[in-house]
Order: sequence, then structure tokens, then C-alpha cells
Amino acid sequence: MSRFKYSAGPWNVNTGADSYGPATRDEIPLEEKIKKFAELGFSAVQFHDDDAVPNINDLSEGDIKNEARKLKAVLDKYNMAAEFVAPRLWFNPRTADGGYMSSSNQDREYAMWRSYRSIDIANELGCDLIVLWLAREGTLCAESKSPIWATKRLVESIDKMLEYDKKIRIAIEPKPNEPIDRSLCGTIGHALAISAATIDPSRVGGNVESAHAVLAGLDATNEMGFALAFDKLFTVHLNDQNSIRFDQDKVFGVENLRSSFNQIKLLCENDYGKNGEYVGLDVKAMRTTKNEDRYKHLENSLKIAKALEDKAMRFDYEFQKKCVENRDFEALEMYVMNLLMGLV
Ligand code: XLS
Ligand code: MG
Repeated sequence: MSRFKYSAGPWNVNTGADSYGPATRDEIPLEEKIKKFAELGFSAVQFHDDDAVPNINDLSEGDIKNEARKLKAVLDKYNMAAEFVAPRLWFNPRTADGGYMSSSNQDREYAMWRSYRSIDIANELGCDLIVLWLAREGTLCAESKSPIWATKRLVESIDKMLEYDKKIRIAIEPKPNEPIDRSLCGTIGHALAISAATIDPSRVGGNVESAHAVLAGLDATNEMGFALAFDKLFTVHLNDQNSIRFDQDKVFGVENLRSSFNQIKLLCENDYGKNGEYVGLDVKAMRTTKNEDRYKHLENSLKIAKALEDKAMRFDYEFQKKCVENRDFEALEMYVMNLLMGLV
């Protein structure tokens, strides 16, 4: 039995296409993914605006709400909740130079249109959380925009969302680079500074993704802990990452098991989920994975997360206290290794 409610996104089950080659697996209809997520033990689905409402750019505001309502019926059929909606601001030609930080007024307006529609969709799906993964917010050419100007545009855009809907909450998902060269909001510290500058900081927090923290050269547990210290960890994206390179979204725990354990332990210790937060996974299958195995990475991530929950429950806090008093961190570290290796 898990103490958490887990969620996954439809993009977590993809075709395997990457920047270097075409699909290696078939596309799966959304309803089939939702059904399978429910079977695997997930409680909620994470959505991009256009996962929820395909062809969103061609539809009117009314039609978008109608489509979202249809999706809500599908979610209800499988007893699944929607966790959040994230405007996918990195795919459209109008966001080539970013969304909220684009140098073009018109393109910034388009980014706001997508953000308002995401809020409308969230309302129809019965969730109050918008995730902003700021994919193209920053610079490709360092001299192309002022970081001060761009940062202020982000605050302004979030303020507009907060004004548009008095209940909606925003979780910034920081990432230091990729696809942008230099992000302007690369860590949870940046996200919380942005939060503090908005008209309602209580409704702006973060979504810490394990892999993104690694890409920033930081520790995912401490990033999550930093947000928790200010009640700002609105959600998490658990996954794993082999050092500082392209974003890998690996199965949770397969690269940095000790860090993954500490992430789960932190969430357990702080009663994460008490305000309804989900433990989100954001994992990708390897490109080599065949059609018949295309949910395995999600299944495995869930198994590992739950196994680490068990380990966290068994953590010997008395022993830890003694080690800290004696400043015997060698013993403490070895205890953690033994725990993870199944030797205690
Ligand atoms: C990509 C992000 C993305 C967000 C949702 O790196 O992790 O998947 O979580 O927009
Ligand atoms: Mg993510």
C-alpha cells in the first residue's frame, strides 16, 4: 500500500521519435492510455492543453470547453482525476522565440491565449493547477533580450493568469536549459523568487522534476526540500537522469538510487500529499522499447517509488540520531547503503 496518490502524463507513453529519428512505436489513443494508467494504479492524469483538447489552435473558446467536458467524462469513466493542465508553449511557430518572454507582442498575446485556455480546460476537468514548464523562456542568442525585461514579462504573465481566475494555482517547473540554451528560471529558487513577486504568492509554487535538478547540477531532494520549507511544492516530477546532458526522463531510481530514496524519504517525512498533492512521474520509455512493452517504464517507476516508500518507512531514525550525535557519518552512510542493498 502506498501512502501517495500517483499521476502520469499521456506524453509519458510516446512513439519513441526523437530529434534524430522517427517513431519506433505506434501512437495510442488517449482513452486507452487513461484506462491503462488506472489499471497500473495511477490516480490522476497530467495534461498539456493540447493533450486534453487536440487542435486547440483551431477551436473557439466555447468548443475548447466542450471538448474538455468530453474528456472529463472519459476520466470519470475510469475513476481518474486530472492533476494539472500545462500550456504547451514550445510547439507552435508563434513560440519560436518563447511564449511569455517572446520579443514579439503578438506572440506574447498568443502565449496568454493558450494560458487562459489551459485554465478553462483545468476548470472543466475539475482541477485547479496549471504547470508552467518554461521550455523556450530564456535566450538562444544571449544578446537577443534583456534578462531583466524577460523576467518581468514572466511575472506579468503569471499575474494575468492569477487575475483571470481567482482560484487557479500555478506551479513553475524549472529547468536550466533544453530546448532553450540559457533559461531564465532554472531552479526552484528562481521559481520562488518569481512567486514572491506576483500579486498572490500563495497561489504560485513549483514543480520540481528530479532530472531537471540534475541538469542544473543540483540535488533534487534539496530542491524539493527548499520548496517544502516555504509550502511551495505544489507537485513533483519524479524521474532520473544520467548527469548533465540531454534531458532523459529515465525510470525513477535507475541512475541515482540513493538520491531517489532521499526524494521519497523527504516526501514521506513531510507528509507530502496532505493538501491533495500527487506524486507525479515524468518518465520516457527508451527508444528501443517495443510496442508490447511501452508501459513498462511507468510500471517500473511506480514499483521502484513504492519500494522506496517501504525503505523510507523502515529508516531507523534512532540510529541516525546517534550517528549525528557522534558525528559518525561514515556509519550513517553505510547504514543507508545497507538499507538500499537489502542488507538490513
Ligand atoms: C519537459 C517537461 C515536461 C513538463 C510538462 O522537460 O518535464 O514534460 O513536465 O510540460
Ligand atoms: Mg516534467
